[in-house]
Amino acid sequence: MAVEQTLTIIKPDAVARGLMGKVLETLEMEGMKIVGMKMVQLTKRGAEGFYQVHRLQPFFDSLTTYMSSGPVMVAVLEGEGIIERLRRLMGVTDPQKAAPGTLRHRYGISVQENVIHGSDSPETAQWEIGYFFSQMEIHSRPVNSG
Ligand code: IDP
Ligand code: MG
Repeated sequence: MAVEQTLTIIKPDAVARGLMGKVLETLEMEGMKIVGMKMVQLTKRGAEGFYQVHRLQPFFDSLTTYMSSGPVMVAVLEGEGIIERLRRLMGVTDPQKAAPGTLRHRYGISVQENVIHGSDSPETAQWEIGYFFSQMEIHSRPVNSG
């Protein structure tokens, strides 16, 4: 399987509740390599840009207000099949439906305040990484180094 990168965001509800350490520990315990990370607060506009794919959804205004309501931790993860592995570790969008052991099941509050974001495809991942990170901020291993 190919080495991929994905974007994750520890969302405002999780940062506010002091869960950054627990989430990051879980990712690292699963062998997910963090190759870039920073704490930022999105503006409303910035959140709207990031979630533009959802602009026609009824929850768009609420989602972007929430995502700009406080700081988030954004990180780039790298590894074989990392996009799918992260999505599995997160659990489905609604914490009440997420499987036991997933981050959203463990820590999620609601469909909206669901702890963590993860890119859903290689194309989305590249776009989302570029939304937050410059090349200088990504400490990737060289391509094809085995
Ligand atoms: P995902 O994060 O599991 O990929 P998406 O469908 O891409 O879920 O939605 C993006 C984010 O929008 C979700 O993580 C959640 O925070 C929020 N969201 C999705 N569906 C709803 C909803 O029905 N009500 C409120 N917020 C929602
Ligand atoms: Mg999504």
